[in-house]
Amino acid sequence: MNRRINAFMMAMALGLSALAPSSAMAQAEAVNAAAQAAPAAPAAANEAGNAATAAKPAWDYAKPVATVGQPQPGEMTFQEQFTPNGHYALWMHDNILLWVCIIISVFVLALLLYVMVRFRRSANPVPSRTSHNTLIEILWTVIPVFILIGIAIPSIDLLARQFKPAPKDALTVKVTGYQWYWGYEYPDNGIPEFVSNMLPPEKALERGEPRLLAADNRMVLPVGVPIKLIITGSDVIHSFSIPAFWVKEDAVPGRLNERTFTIEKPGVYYGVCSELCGARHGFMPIAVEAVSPDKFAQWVKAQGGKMPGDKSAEAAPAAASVPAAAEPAAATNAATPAAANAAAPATKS
Ligand SMILES: [Cu+2]
Repeated sequence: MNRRINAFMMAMALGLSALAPSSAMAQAEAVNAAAQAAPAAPAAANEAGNAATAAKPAWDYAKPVATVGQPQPGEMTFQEQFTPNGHYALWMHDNILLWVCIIISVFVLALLLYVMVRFRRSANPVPSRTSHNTLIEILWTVIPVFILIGIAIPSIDLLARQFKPAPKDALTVKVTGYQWYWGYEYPDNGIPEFVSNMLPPEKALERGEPRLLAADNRMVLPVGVPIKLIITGSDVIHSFSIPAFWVKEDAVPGRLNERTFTIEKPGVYYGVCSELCGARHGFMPIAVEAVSPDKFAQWVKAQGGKMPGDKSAEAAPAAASVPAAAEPAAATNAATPAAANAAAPATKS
């Protein structure tokens, strides 16, 4: 018995030490070192991108709000939600699932304590030989069935809402996961894929952004407009995830996954790749800037794209319709991720 307890304590200690920040940091550093030993192609491409972005029309990224769209120090639960599905899912978690967990855990713990005290050997030398009790057996079958039905109804409703096909007027963005950065393409707006790399931590802090979450090029999206993300991977499985939108969808090579949501409030929202995808898995953040539809149209113009239904833009070639046509807009037509990166949108530095 003692040995078993010792083994259990050892296992606990090992588990705790794995969770300790120092060892987690050591692990992160090891990953970092491994990644630096690996070919630094994306980083090099990124630098080329930074050089090229200087010539692009200015678009000032918004400053993030520390309490919105990013994790908080000491936070225990989910981030505040900014999509209708997010509110619904968080409501379900807080008001149904959490209470089911708490009530069942407390009930089972109370039963165990009661049995341990009431039927202990000293007080109960001759054990009962009862082996059946029809009433209890019916209860412990029927009550869990009702609990499961109670969970299933809102769960299935949430699933149906999350996978409801996007309306016709939805804005489509194609998201591609690469080892180890993201590519964003706006087919409705004629914006070819551009690449989003992690900002170096010092640069992120300089800009007032959270380290390891800030990206050089953000995915800019309008608020109040249904967004349809088409998500895929180019090399291995990644996972596109933004906690404040209740969005997490695998990016699988050779497969197009779809996710629809509507953002309620302008702001900067961060996420991370959520599928172990290799050495720099922890260093491919997602940064979304949600803006008003008017500002979104400005951003689209600044990228050399056009809004759907914008006749003047359709009549003239895209590059000519941009006021700052003198800048090398042709570069944005690059098709490969690396080249697209070189033509990536301007960043505030
Ligand atoms: Cu990844």
